[in-house]
Amino acid sequence: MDLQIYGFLFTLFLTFSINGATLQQKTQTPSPQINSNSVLVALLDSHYTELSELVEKALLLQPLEEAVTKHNITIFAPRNEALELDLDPEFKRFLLEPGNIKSLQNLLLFHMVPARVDHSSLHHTRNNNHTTLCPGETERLSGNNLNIIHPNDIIKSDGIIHGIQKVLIPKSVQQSFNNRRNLRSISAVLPQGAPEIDPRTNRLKKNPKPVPAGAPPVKDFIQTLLHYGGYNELADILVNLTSLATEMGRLVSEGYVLTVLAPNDEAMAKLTTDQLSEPGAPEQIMYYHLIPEYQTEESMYNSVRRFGKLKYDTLRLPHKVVAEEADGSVKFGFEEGSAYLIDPDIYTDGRISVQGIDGVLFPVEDIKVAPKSAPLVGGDAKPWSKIEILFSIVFDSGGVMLYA
Ligand SMILES: *[C@@H]1O[C@H](CO)[C@@H](O)[C@H](O)[C@H]1NC(C)=O
Ligand SMILES: *[C@@H]1O[C@H](CO)[C@@H](O)[C@H](O)[C@H]1NC(C)=O
Ligand SMILES: CC(=O)N[C@H]1CO[C@H](CO)[C@@H](O)[C@@H]1O
Repeated sequence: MDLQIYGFLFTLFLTFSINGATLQQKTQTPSPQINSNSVLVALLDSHYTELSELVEKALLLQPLEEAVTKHNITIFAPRNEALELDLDPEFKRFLLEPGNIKSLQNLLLFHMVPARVDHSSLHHTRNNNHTTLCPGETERLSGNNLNIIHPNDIIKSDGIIHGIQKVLIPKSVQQSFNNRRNLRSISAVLPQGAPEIDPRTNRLKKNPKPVPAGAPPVKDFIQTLLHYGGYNELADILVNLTSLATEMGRLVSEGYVLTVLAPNDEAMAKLTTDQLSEPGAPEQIMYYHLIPEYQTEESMYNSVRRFGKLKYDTLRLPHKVVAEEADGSVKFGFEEGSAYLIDPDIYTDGRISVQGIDGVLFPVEDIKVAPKSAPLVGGDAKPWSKIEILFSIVFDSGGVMLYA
């Protein structure tokens, strides 16, 4: 072999080991000894490929492996077409978003019963219904609501798989999906107030009207922001943009959840008059910092570690905000328009979560048209980056909702 080939192989090896290491880090989890004759192994080998894939995507294999060491499980496995074609595409997209992994897990666990349920016992006993593995779900499964098409399809010593016609959707998951959809349609028609700029200070004119700062949680988190220090500008904007605070309060009191990416005072001070003077601009900026999900620093950090880059919906439709792991923290946005999560969990009450960031974020479309924006692709790409990209595509494509 000549030198060139060695060089190429070395590069390949280097790239492979780097990415291999990343991969290992991502999936490294101590796993209990699993019997090759287990119903779980059988599921992964079975013709229920859609279900198997989702179980893996939902990170359920490990907990299920632990479960079958303690008790049998019965899996009601929807046929592939039910998961592939019959599901509402919007619902399926919802399930596959990284932020909704709990919903995906709950949906899958709703198809599993922590006991050995033979087909005959399922049908011959009256009132024989079964609690599922889906946490918090009171609805039980019984022979009547299951629509079994392949009874006792796979029988193993630690469990049974029955093929079913349709996907079973637990109420809690349907509810989460409905909430999300409603939130989208509400936020699509939010009224746009026209803010005023004070010509002397070039800052937003303070609204003289007394503020019914929305429902208590919104008031609480604004107060927490003020107490925390370093977030006065944002708190002022929220207080003074009454329609926004009221809207947030209303949404939260109706059961929606929100994550506020809160730019600190230094970041807010960098906003120019131009950026604020367009009618509705402050609202637009704020809506881009509101994520219609409840995320804590931990949940976001875990997601970016697992998925690399991902996108969160914002209330500024249809724009999403990109997040990725950087320097042991979560970084939002692109290049110079990016911001780090610097003050985690400033406020978290289960409905509203406030995460402090060190920059004001703009949708990438806005950055592109901004006069002094740097090119989005830096010139410091490493020589093997193409191969690296190729490998990361290969390794990461098992993930959900790849950054695109
Ligand atoms: C599963 O069910 C079989 C058959 O009833 C039983 O022999 C076995 O002990 C059960 N496994 C566990 C882990 O309970
Ligand atoms: C399930 O069975 C229990 C008793 O075994 C009964 O009280 C309950 O009503 C049943 N639920 C359904 C939905 O059939
Ligand atoms: C109506 C209202 O609460 N306006 C507030 C706007 O922000 C200033 C702080 O700069 C507050 O003092 C005002 O009370």
